[in-house]
Amino acid sequence: MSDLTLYTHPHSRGVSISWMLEECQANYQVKLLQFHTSMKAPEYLALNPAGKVPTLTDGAVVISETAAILTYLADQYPERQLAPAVTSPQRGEYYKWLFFFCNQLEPALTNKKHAIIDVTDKMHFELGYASLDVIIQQYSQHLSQNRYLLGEQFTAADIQLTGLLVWANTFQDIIQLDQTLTDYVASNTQREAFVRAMQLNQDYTAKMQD
Ligand SMILES: N[C@@H](CCC(=O)N[C@@H](CS)C(=O)NCC(=O)O)C(=O)O
Repeated sequence: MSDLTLYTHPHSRGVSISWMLEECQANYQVKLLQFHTSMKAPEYLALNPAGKVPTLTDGAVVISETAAILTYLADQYPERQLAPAVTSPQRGEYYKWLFFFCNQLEPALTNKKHAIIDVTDKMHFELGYASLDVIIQQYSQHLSQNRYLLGEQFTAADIQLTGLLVWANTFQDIIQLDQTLTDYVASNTQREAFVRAMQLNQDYTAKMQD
């Protein structure tokens, strides 16, 4: 029996975890944290020394990192089929997309949004990620032939990708979604669990303004 608590903020990567928890039909509590204050308080830093959200606790187990939490929940609720079976060959592709997101898409996107460095071709050789255009093209090309990242199976990897695309799409100067990615996002955000998570997020935002 799980004892889940999500530490989050309504304007954070925690939104993808709310969506995942709703997909899992999990019972969980939510602790809302404010940026700069409760997120940096000693009680929370004891759980997540970076003072960042989301964090999920399952009893005494503490899990930070959005990708780790998504993966953990998919495995805790196998009946929801949000990950391929551990021994199936599709598991390899599933890991590929989860890690591709963390090691390529996120750093390339963050770099572009904050203009951290003007990445030259020579730098890409060592940085470990390709240019954002190349990365986005890889997703688009794959999704033009597959309904989801894992073909016909919707998984935690789709929640991870869709969550970021929804957010990034609000900044037109960083990323422009082509028709394939626009349709992919539109279809995934029609899922009941996503709609419920958005409703919850509105409630959280209202609560934090009280
Ligand atoms: N790598 C972490 C990143 C977490 C992160 O940066 N969260 C942001 C919100 S999306 C945050 O808590 N920022 C507040 C701060 O750093 O003070 C993850 O994937 O969960």
